[in-house]
Amino acid sequence: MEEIHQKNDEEDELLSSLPKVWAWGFTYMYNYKGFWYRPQVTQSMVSCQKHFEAQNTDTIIATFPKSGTTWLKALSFAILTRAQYPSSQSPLLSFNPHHLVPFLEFELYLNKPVPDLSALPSPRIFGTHMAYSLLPESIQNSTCRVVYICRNPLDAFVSLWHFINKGVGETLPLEECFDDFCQGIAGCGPFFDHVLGYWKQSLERPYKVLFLTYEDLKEDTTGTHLKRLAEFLGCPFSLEEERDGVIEEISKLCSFNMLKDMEHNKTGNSILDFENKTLFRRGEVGDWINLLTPEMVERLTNIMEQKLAGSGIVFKLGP
Ligand code: PAP
Repeated sequence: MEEIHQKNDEEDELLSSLPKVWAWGFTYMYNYKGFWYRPQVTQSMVSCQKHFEAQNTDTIIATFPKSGTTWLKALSFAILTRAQYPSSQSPLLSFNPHHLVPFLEFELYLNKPVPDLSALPSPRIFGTHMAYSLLPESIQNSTCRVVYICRNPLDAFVSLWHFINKGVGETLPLEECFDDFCQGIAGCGPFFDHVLGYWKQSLERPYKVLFLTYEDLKEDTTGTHLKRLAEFLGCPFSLEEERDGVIEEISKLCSFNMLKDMEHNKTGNSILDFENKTLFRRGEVGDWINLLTPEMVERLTNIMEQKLAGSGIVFKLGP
């Protein structure tokens, strides 16, 4: 099955200049400056790089797909807007996190080279799956903050495979998709280059990039990582807020079960044509055990050890 995508001349020219591969059994992916993208996103990324003007007060939520984007968008939104909206009146109770924190390349710049961003509420919070090296210069050079979350590659792959199956409405060939992922071919991949790009920046410029993992957030029963996030975002929790249980309230409001069961997250679409409900599947660490064979696990963990050797990143693979 091939995707039908209407292209304009500029996009045609861009795509025809890029290496492409048939990937995951259903689409062409194009290699733009070292990273793989589906056709419609390649052009919107270029428009975003050209035209997006970051403000110093912006927050950018950056992720590799299926690594905790929806969760981190919800948490960052709740933390940054808590003075306006206590948890009981949060817009998260009525809107999907992707609606409140729009994607740059998957929404705002998709088919719209210069969108009007003037009506966006302040503080502006955006999402992106772009690699660090591909972020618009104004994001890299302003004092806006970037929060990155990633997830162990086994769970990231499994979550992505299930998600894309839902999107295309068929079961994609697991071995072929896995083989592509291991070779770095996945939307916004290579996975390890994506992770290492942000990791490096978080070490060099810790005030600019905060690096979180899905597994650490899952274990965060004491709110340590939420406090880190709030401090990084420039709005630390006060002692009074801690005493009043504000951290626990935000954590609960954004939890998997809470978001999954909200009516608006069971219906409607937020990103491209994906249904909101497909954003909430299992929400666990170690679900790869239910899909991958021991040989697949060995192959990907070997690649992981090789790629991350010496970096200091250690992913937790199980609960
Ligand atoms: P996206 O890149 O398409 O935005 P993203 O939100 O990053 O997706 O990832 C979805 C994964 O996060 C799903 O994982 P699973 O397939 O292994 O289940 C989804 O269930 C999980 N998820 C969504 N919301 C939460 C949450 N509040 N807490 C924990 N996990 C969550």
